[in-house]
Amino acid sequence: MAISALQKERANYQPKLPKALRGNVNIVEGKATESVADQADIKKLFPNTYGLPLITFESVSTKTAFPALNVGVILSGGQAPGGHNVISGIFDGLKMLNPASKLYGFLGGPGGFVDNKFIELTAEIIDAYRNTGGFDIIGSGRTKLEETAQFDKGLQNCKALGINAVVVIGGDDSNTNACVLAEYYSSINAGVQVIGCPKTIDGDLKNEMIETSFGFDTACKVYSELIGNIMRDANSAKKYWHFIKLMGRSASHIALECALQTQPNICLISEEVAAKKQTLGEIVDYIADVISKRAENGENFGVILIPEGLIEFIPEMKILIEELNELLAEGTATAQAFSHVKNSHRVDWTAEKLTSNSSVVFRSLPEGIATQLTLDRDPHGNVQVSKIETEKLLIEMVEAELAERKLEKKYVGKFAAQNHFFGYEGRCAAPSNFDADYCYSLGYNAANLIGNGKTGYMSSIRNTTAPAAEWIAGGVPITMMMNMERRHGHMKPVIQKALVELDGKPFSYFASQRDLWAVKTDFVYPGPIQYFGPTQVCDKVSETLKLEKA
Ligand code: FBP
Repeated sequence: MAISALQKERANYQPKLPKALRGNVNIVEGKATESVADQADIKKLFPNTYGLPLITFESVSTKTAFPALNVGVILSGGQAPGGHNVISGIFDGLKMLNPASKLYGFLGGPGGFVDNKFIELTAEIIDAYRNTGGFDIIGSGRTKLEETAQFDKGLQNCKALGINAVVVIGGDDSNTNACVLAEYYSSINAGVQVIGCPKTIDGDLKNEMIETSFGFDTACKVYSELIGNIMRDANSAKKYWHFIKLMGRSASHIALECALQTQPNICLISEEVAAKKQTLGEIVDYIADVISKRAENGENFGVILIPEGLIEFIPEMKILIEELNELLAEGTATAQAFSHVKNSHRVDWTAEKLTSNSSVVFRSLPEGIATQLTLDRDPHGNVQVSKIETEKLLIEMVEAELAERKLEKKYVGKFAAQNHFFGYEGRCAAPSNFDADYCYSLGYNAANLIGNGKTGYMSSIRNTTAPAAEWIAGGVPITMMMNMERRHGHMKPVIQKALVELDGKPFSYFASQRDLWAVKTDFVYPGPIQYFGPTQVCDKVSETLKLEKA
């Protein structure tokens, strides 16, 4: 297989491990834990895995003998840079505990676990994937692991392979399900442990014990490089406004981090839009105000960052989308009827079925966007926000607003826009040093949790703004991160999703600077991720982490 010169060099990179995980590792059990909220409900639902102690590891001189372990690993959900390093960390950690240990990879995500599709991950396979991006070593999938029948089938497969533990590498939902699986296997004494690892570029799986989800660092660095390049082009050509949508299903962490790295003229933050109950019209006015102001200074160019999830945080759009989700839910009579409506009549047909307010909002949208809102739902029945071209919607609406202002002589500039969507460009990039080290440590740590017989834990690496040697390695009971939330009409125990905190340091810093960035051209050009060179460049942590931990 042909590989690039960088890949060749990168294959030799030895990820940095915290001191605590080097050599012989001893487990230290801390205090018993409580869930973040709804303690009585969570305790009742997780009698075997609730209240477990926090765990930290320390390096010791005495060697403990571990039996050979057979472990299965599953990649769940969207790709995130560093997944291959989590797997190589698990592999090396297991071999360190006992060289006869084996690692199996379930293919294509949780579905492979249920359908018994797997490969044994040998040293040769692992070596070819060290420090590379992507999830292609075993593939990922979005099958939800939540039915007892799936758990039982998975258990049969584990038994056949002599698997003692499963590592689920996923986001908040996948780790919630990993916890349910751990509880179930404990309750029936299945003899299979379950450990989670925090993955998602979206950055919304984080809390006191999980400082960041892996992949966020690399993805944001890639997007920031691209944004910086566009900024330099905008500042050179001085003729375009660039509307850039950034991935992130729900939370705006990616947009905020990229704004902190690049200093755009505008960055919308969905959580703020929701908190201030801003309408689409108000957002358009805000953008048009900044564009008009810059035009007065003769600057008819700029860069605007738009979080992917924005549309669902605008109150009137949220209600509209909820009504559409219900109307077009798979298997309903209305969805069936909709499928027979001619394309050209779909917008009218749908508008008639909505409440009067939503109907007005729906009809006010450009036809292309209204149509996108009626397209295929995801496996949970929700509209797929990454497919809604919010950046184009805003361009169209801002253009119309500026035209009106021009007639009223309130706008003196020339408006030409370009749209972009950055998402898939960053999800499989070669992990930054931070993600390469963090992921390898998460995996190595997971192997130690397994070696020590733990289940229902998420691998946790903390103190991540310090050099890797000083990182704190351990485990956090997944039940500790849970609360009860209404999902699809039922109260369910779930890991709390971390949205951007409007009183948090990253947002506060951004809010203190944005008016300056709006009118001045104060762009920052981060350049490409550096893998070799001075540590202050190569091991730089995200601005979000830096501000949160300051
Ligand atoms: P995860 O939550 O599974 O990590 O995926 C996140 C994400 O990259 C979102 O940012 C985006 O909305 C979504 O996946 C896109 O999904 P798909 O890969 O199915 O197109």
